[in-house]
Amino acid sequence: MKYHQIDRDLFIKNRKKFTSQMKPNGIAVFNSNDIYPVSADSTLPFAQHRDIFYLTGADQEESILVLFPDAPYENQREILFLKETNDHIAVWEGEKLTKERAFEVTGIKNVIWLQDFDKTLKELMTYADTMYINTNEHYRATIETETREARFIKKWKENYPAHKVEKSNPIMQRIRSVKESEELDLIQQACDITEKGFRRILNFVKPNVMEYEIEAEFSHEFLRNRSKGFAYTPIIASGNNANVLHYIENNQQCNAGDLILLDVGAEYANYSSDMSRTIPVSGKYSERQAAVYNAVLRVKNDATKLLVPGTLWKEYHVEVGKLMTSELLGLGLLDKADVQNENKDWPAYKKYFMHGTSHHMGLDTHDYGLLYEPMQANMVFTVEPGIYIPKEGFGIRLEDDVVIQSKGEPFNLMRNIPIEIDEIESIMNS
Ligand SMILES: [Mn+2]
Repeated sequence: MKYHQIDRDLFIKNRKKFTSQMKPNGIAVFNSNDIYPVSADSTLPFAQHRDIFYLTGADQEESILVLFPDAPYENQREILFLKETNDHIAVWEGEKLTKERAFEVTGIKNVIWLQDFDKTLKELMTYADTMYINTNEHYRATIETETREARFIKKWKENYPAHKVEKSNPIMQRIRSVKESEELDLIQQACDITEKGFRRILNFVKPNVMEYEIEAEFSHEFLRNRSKGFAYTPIIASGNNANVLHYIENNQQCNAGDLILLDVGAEYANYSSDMSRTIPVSGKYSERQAAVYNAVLRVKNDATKLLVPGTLWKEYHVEVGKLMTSELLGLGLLDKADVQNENKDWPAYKKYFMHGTSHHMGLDTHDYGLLYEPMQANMVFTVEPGIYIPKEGFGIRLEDDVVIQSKGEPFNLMRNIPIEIDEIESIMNS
């Protein structure tokens, strides 16, 4: 791992939060992700499933966590199964977690090699009444491959048809959405690495630079700061490319006078950051670009103030829609008739701002969170309004990551990343 070891107290607390919401005599199992094949013997880099990472800190393939708080014997209440390692295996496959090291990282005392998993589970199942299966219920997920978790669930349910079944996912969604202070520190570190990347490219961008050269500068800065790289596929979209919302080609030249929309964030220790900035290729915004930019910035700042405990995600989006509508009227992009005649299901402002304003952020960039429950302190949200105007050849999005506070305005994890026009222009021209 490139990141500094995380205090295992975090994972101990996280497991407690999960088990305290389990029904009596329930047993929960969490699997790692597969290592995904490409072809021949090549694979994609390993990315740990965020749930087992959240509960253990074990950042290794084929690890399995079993939680059984009512198990009759104390050493059965939490067990971590790991792929066997020893000095010989270490030479061939590189360093893997030993039992001692696994305890240091996770705080789990009972670590068992994977080959004893089936046998151990069989015994535990004779004591348990309810199995907690970990399905993926994320509101944006579309999964076409069968994950390691899904394969396990199939086999588990088939082998133990007399057990009741409960879902782990709603518990995980709820507990993962409210962050511990250790997690906020890790997300702050990811944001700080993103800031370094952004400051680097402010000094790098000039007319005729290629979008992928900007991507490379970010990548360079991320990797030298202990990040594995981008938290999600970066968008480096100059000119009209900004109006393709999921533009990830990043292969065009940046022309003088155009804007570049950057939606880029570093990961750190599997935690995301998610930033958007829009900067001028030539180091100066035109009058029109600046007017639209400041409208987006005002919406961002006013929307942020609405992120307080008790706010409902759906109602928040209605309020942000009103803020945006008034800015679009001010810019002359909408007129009064457009608003009076608007379709309530697709309001007029959506012509220029067609995506959501905020999502939970954390271990996943679009993180867990039950959107129908009111917002709470220590939830982390993005705030990312945009105005996209294909006929004027540019689109602007500005995005910060903020933490909801128990009182007052949210805390901005990206407070040090330049966003005011004056600051961006002065750095670009220094
Ligand atoms: Mn985002």
